[in-house]
Amino acid sequence: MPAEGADRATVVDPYDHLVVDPYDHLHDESYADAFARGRVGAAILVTVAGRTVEPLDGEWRFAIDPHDEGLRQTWYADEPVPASEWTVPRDYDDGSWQTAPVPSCWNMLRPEWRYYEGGAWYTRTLDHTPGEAGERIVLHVGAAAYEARVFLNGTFLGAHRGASTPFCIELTGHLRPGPNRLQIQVDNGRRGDRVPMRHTDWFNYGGLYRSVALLRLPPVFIRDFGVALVPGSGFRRVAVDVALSDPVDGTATVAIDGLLPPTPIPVSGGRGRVELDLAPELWSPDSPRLYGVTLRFGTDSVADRIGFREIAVAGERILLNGRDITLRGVSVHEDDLLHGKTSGEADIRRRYADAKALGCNFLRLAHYPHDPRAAAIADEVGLMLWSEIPVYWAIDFANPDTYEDAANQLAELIARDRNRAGTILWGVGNENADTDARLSFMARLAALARRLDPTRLVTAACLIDRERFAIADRLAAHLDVIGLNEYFGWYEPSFDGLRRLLANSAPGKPVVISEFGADAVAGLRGGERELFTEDCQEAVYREQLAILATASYVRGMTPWILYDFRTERRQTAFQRGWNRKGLIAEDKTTRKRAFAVLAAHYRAMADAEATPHTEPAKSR
Ligand code: GCB
Repeated sequence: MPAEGADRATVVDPYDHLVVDPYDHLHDESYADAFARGRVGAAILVTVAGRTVEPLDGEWRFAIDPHDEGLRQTWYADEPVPASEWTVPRDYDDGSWQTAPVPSCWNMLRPEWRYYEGGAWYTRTLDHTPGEAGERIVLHVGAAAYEARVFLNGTFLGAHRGASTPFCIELTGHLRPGPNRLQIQVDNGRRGDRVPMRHTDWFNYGGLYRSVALLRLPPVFIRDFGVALVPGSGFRRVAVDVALSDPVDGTATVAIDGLLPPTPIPVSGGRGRVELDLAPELWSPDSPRLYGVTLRFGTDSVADRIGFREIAVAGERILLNGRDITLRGVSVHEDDLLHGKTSGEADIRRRYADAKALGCNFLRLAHYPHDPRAAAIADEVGLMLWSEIPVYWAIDFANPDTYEDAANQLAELIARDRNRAGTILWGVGNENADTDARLSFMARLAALARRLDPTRLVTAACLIDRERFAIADRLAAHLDVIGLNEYFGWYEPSFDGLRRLLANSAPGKPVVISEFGADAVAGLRGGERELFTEDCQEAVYREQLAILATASYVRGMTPWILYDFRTERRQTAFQRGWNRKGLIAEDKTTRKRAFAVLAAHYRAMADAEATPHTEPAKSR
């Protein structure tokens, strides 16, 4: 223990006014309690659309902290002092740390960090020049996997849960002129009560793996806005809503290039909504028309490129702009040989070029919200998306705190991407056993998605009901589109079950086969039932595609998966830490034989749809 009067600061917790002594927590486990308060979420997320941001990307000082010493010993409170001036020993000296680039996954930086799971500290100096009176400054973190705690000049400002959605923390009033010390503690520990829980089939990347930036904003600013066709209006009405940072009254304006001159939106209590008679050219994959949209309030303005489209279901059909569509898709993870979960624009464009080479008009972004550029570029190149939150496998469905985490991630995803025309489906979960607790949890999520966003459909990747051998998940009643994962031909060698299942089912709603597939090591050849060969994967695709084409309610599919991806739980000689179900190997270049099979099938489907008076390929 330090001597009386040692040079350690005593820290006042801003939320509790509790006095924390740095050595209090060496011998107890309550050290993290104070940081569970002050959690931020969707309610204070600020749109970055069209804003000039001050990037905080680049090298940050970095240290892993597996024992949470930084929280226990209040490292954040220690002013950096040269070692020559210490009067007591320290365990913390960020000036001497290694550095890590933001954005990145720490796992990809050094071999000794490859499998690291736990806490880590990012520290950097923020030089602040005060702007105009009343200016507000907001920190925007693109993503921190999984949990983050933010400190400025030794003060805890807030925490966030959820690995793949953005969050904001206001720094106004805490910044001082000149250098400031910004610290973000990030923890990628897997926990049973979180979303996802401990067990997933993807690699547990950690870190500040999407951009971090500062927003300089006026005293009252635009926090959120939405511009979309009113469902059921015959494509002739556009709704514009705006939410401000504060509950003030006034007038915002909206302008749409080539469609609408600046038009007032009355704002009361910080919120405004107008419906306008407008008939924009519609967005579709064949014609991905986007309009420049600008909203202003006072001196603040935001801008975006937005497409207008209507997505709906009618019985077992899916309608885009009132016309039948079938979703020719593929699933994809965010994963890269060199960069892990950090996606650059070039990587996203390559993903989409490969999907288009397959003949896709649709992708399932599995199993968590992807980089926001994924949705923006899909709008631009004409691809429809299924975007989902990681309510994956057996999460703690009976735990209200787990629900709060899932609901917040869903709300953050919707706030972030609700102006993206290509995003047509919100996925509220993947392969969750049909228990009462799960039904209540996910039905609430589906209702939340609809309440927050009436312009999209709600789905989930369901399991087969093995007792009735049918599509009979009770959650289906709460979904617009039923996703179904099935692995006939792979985990279950025979395809008879698939035929039986399809014949037994009368879902009354459109079904998208959200996963099927088989592992194949690129270049490995063999017989059709020789597992892990390209020939076996190819045979699985041929049989699956032939059988699925017989079910008229199957209105789309997203086979598993575009690229091989890392996952620690796969350790055979064929896998060595990789899921090998990619149609393309992890180099993102080497196409396996099944790629051509799916491409030919999608080409036939597209041709059949384009030819009038013929049945779609899938129902022939
Ligand atoms: C699934 C999961 C997916 C896995 C896949 C597999 O059903 O939804 O996350 O990676 O199967 O390869 O087994």
